Amino acid sequence: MSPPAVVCVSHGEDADGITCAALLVRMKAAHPILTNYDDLKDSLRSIQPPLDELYVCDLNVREDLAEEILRITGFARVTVIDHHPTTPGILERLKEAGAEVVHDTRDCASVLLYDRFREELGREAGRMAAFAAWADQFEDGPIAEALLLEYDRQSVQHEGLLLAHALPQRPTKEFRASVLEAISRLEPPHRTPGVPEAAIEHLEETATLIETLTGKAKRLQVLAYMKADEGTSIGSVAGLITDAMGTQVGLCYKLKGDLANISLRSRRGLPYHLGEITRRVAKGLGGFGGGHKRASGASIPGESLEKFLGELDKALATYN
Ligand SMILES: [Mn+2]
Repeated sequence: MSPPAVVCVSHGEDADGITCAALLVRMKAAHPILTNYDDLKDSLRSIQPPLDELYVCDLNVREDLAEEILRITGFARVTVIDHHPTTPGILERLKEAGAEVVHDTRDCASVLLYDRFREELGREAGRMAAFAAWADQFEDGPIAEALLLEYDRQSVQHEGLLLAHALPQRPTKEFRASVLEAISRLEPPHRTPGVPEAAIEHLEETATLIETLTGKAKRLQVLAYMKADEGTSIGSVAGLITDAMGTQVGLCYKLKGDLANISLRSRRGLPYHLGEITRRVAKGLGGFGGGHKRASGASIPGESLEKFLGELDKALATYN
C-alpha cells in the first residue's frame, strides 16, 4: 500500500474533532488519525515523509507540539485549524514556517474548517459543521450563528446533541470511526447505528448522576467540586456539578499516579475566562492548564490539589 498523500490529525474525543476529520476525508480523501492530548505528540511524531499535506484540527498547539509541526513543514504542506486559546507567538512561528493557520476562539473548529473550504465542501457539508457547533457548544460563534440560519434549527440542534451525548457514552475507536465515516458521507447522526441508543443511555446516566451529585460534591465560595468515580468523564461531571449544586463553577478531578487531572466548567454569562484563570493558578503550582471561556482543564501535582481548589475559588470570588 502506498502511503497516504493527505493526513488529518484531529481531536478524537468529541464531535468537533471527529467532524473536522470526516470533512477532510470527504474533501481530500485524507487518512484520519483521531487522537487525544496524551497521544498527540506520538501521533505527530509518526508523521514522516513522503506526505503532501497534513491537517491538524481541534487541537491546542502547545510549545512542545509546535516543534513537531515545524518539522513536518519541512516536507509537507501543513494546515492548522483550531479554536483553543494558544500561547502567544506559537501560531505566528508556524505561519512563518509556511503553515496555514485558521484560528479563532469564537467558533468551533468544524465551523472554521467548513468556512475555509465552503466551495469545495458544498452546502450539505455545512449541515455537519452546524451539528458540531451545537455539540461543541459553539452555536453562538459569529460564523456558526449565520450558518445555523441556513438549516432547520431544531433538527440540526437535535442531530448535534445526539452526537454530544452518544460519543462520551461509547469511547471506543470503533464507534468513533463509524461516526466519522457516517459524517464523511453526510449522514445525519440519528441514522448511524448505535448513536441514538448511546445518546439515550447517556441521558439516563446524566439524570441519575445529577440526582446523586448533590450529596457528593463539596461547596466552596464560587465552585463546587468532587473526585470522579471510576469510569466517569471528569468534563461532563464538572458541568453537571453546576447543575446539581447551583454553583457558578463545577470542578471534577481524578488522581493518576502523582498527578491530579482536573476538569472545570462554568455557567454561561459569567464575566471571567475560566481557561485563563485555570492556566494561571495551575502554572503557579507547578502544573499546566488552560482552555476555553467556560470549559477548562489542568494537570497538577496531586499534593497541590487542596491549594489549587482554594486559590482558584479565591480568584473566581474576587471577580464577582
Ligand atoms: Mn472543539
